[in-house]
Amino acid sequence: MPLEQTWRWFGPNDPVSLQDIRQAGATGIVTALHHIPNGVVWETDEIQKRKELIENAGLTWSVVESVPVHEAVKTRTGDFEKYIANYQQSLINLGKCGIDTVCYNFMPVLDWTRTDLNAPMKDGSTGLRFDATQFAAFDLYLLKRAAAENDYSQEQKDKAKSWLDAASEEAVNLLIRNIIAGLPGSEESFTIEEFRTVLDTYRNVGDLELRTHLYQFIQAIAPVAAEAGIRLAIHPDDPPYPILGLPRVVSTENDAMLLLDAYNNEANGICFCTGSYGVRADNDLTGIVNRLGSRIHFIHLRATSREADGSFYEADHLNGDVDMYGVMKALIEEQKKRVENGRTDLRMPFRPDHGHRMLDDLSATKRTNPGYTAIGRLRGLAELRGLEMGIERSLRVK
Ligand code: DNO
Repeated sequence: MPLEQTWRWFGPNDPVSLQDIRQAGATGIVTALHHIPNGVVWETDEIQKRKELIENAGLTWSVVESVPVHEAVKTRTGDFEKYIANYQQSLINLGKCGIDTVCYNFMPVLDWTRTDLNAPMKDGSTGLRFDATQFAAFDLYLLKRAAAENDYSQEQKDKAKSWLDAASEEAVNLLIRNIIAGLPGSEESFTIEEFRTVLDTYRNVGDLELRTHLYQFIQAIAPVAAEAGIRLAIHPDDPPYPILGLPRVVSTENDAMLLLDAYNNEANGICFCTGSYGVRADNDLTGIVNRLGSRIHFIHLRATSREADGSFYEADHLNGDVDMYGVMKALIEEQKKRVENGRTDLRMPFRPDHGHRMLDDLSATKRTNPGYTAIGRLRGLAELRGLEMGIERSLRVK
């Protein structure tokens, strides 16, 4: 049984249509009800409506990415109990509609973070980049976070200052926007003043507190998910380390293991994102699949290229620091194991995560979502599908 080829679709306003996705050869859709505010229950009629839209196009709703977790749950303040109850209800409703895989993340305040959404690649396409110097410039001199001083070396501070001194007003505004205005899929967007206020809500939430809150959250929702026939998949932190003085607790294999152990049930699983975990050289990606494979419910395949100063950019799917061959082989083996072990939840959905802006997606008049272009992902999916087929066939020959 092959892995399931899926594609993220942001709903009816996505410039990439369901028909386009069919032509890309994906069969499963990854989407969310982005119009429902964070923390509000997803009602069955809304879920059903979206499901029909997808099915009428000849596709299936494979994964929900994501049911977002309200900030109050992460800080365990205010109405957090109500938000947990709402989350449980959304899972029950999704289960009733036959949806069985739900992705979420537990990153404080910001979802995924980049500094540059149009970084030039050698071949003339553009891609997403996280530049450590620009990020430090934002933190130290634009956001002016009080404790930021302690988080950077003198050399980093000097480099950040030089970048800022040379940057145009336009470049500075763009940097701020890229970091806090919300990338596709992040459900929140801030001005710099709002951002300072939200950061302050974490003043008493460090690494230990955030971990505890995550484990309490999973202990509350995973039993409900299990009962509703849903497999949960936590997306790792992107980038996979603390930023802006905020803790990050799903960045390494050990973090993932601690979470899986906090509620030891199939329903409590992970989203294996090679692009996020892969930013850390100390994450052994193939090893993670070998060791945690049975709890991987959703897969994002993409490669990042690391640079010496902590910067990274999104490379072609098969070309970055990720050993995509090794990862794919391990995933195929896990898929086979599931069949051999007689598991009923056989489906292993993967999506080509992000893609470059290339060909006519580069046109200034064409609307594209950063990272979520049609053509770049089409290339990624085609390469990954070929890789899978090649490995699968060669395993059969032996
Ligand atoms: C970025 C995505 C993230 C991810 C969420 C999952 O491209 O991988 O937006 O969907 O963090 O909850």
